[in-house]
Amino acid sequence: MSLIDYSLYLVTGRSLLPPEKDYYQSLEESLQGGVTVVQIREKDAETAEFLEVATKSKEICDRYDVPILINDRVDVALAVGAHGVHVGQTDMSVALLRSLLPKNAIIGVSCNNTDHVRKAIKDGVDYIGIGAVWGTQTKKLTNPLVGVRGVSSRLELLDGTNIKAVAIGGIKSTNLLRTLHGSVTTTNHVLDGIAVVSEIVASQEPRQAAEKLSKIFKSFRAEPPRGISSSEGVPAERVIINKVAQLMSAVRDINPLVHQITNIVAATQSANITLALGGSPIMATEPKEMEDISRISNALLVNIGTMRFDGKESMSKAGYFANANKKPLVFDPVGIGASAFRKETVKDLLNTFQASVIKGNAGEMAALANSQEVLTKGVDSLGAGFKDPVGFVRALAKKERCVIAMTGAVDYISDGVSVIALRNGHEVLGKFTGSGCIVGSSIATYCGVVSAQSEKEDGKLVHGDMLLGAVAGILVLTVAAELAVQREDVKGPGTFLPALIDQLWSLKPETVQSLARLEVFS
Ligand code: 3NM
Ligand code: MG
Repeated sequence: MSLIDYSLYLVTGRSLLPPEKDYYQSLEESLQGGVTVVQIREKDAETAEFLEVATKSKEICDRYDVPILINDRVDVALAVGAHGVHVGQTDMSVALLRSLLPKNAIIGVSCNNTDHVRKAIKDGVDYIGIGAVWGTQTKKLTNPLVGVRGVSSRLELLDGTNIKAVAIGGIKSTNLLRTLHGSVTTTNHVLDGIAVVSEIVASQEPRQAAEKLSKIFKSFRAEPPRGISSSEGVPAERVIINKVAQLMSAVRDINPLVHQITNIVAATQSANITLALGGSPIMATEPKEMEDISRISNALLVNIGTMRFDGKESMSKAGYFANANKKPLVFDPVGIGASAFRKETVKDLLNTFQASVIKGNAGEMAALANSQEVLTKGVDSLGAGFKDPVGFVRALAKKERCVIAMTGAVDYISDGVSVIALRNGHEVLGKFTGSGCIVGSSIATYCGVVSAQSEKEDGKLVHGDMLLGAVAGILVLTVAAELAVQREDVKGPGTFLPALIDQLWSLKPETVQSLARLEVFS
């Protein structure tokens, strides 16, 4: 019985049933909806009642050929002939359980921290439940939340073992994709399943609730980043430049709607840059409208430049809906190294949403990666940068499972496979405020058009080509900057910005093709 399908793991919770909903009816409907394994969890029942519930539940599960596990009580498991037992950290030891249960019984254990996982491996469990990932009302939690990003560090400890893993705690159809995507490790280890209580049990229609979760789980696969390579004799550099040229025209045809939550310093110029590229900006910040805006927009930019504590709600919500609606999300953790508040905020936000692209200067990227190699002053990067920027951005992209765009004199962009270095631009870009922020807007605009196009092609996830969106966003802006500084009417930073907007407005794809200076590291 080691071949349990853990993908949709139902933990029962009779107290959460909607009024008038019969427990056994609910269980059967959830099995019809695709639940693959059931754990009977009875925290308040007396032994006789637990036995009755377990016996009847097993009869139902047997009809659907779905294995049943018992929470905590080895005697109940033995009495009803369950497939195994699930225990917590303060329950009976795995060694004792093994000695009491039949040889092939399944033993699972709840793990919150990495020590729990290491112990579970040593104890030789069959699977672990990692939680609680999200907040939950179902169980009183005594440990800190793991968070989506915490799941991967626990999961990768299982590399090289046959131990399976499910995540648990507050998992809903609305955050499932984020949970799965965000918890993949750098070794491409993915969760074997997700365990839920309330999302199914508290539903009036547990069958539909289970179907929804099951469908999302199946649609997810750890799609490895593809990188960019030469194609039919055309070098990778040319492939990219040609695709950027196509995107420039596509933005002007499609006018993607780009939702931007940005800072008070850069908001106006960000909106103007988006318009000049051919997109449509919408600068909404009210938490109550994030769901509606997400539905109609093609991409989201989140920039924490001047955020206050009360700004987090709109950013979290917007990010959450962007993920749920599969819209690209460009994240700009401005000045992340400048204060503890910013660092904490970035951590919280990245636990709430999966970014498609994270953009920043070398100092910000170093702070994100917990590296001391490059330091910052306020929102600016100090010093010469990384010794090996190519290796650094590739590793960070792999770790964050998104595209990393590190801006500077040379811009480095990676999806974890390819790294593209862009050498266009002019130092005047560093001489007016919000120059980095408009790069984020430009990237979001091109990611929006990539997404709008791929949505038309199929209905699939949109992370792959965000590499191209990031490259286009930076390349177009830096080429336009080079042209703007050459104009006679540009005397300095003050006259530069309007000139840049005009250049972007009239920039021809062929001009970008001929002026682009980029290098691809495959
Ligand atoms: N165990 P819901 S969280 C039973 O962290 C349980 O080990 C958890 O319920 C853990 O899906 C949890 O309704 C409750 O949030 C999960
Ligand atoms: Mg227990």
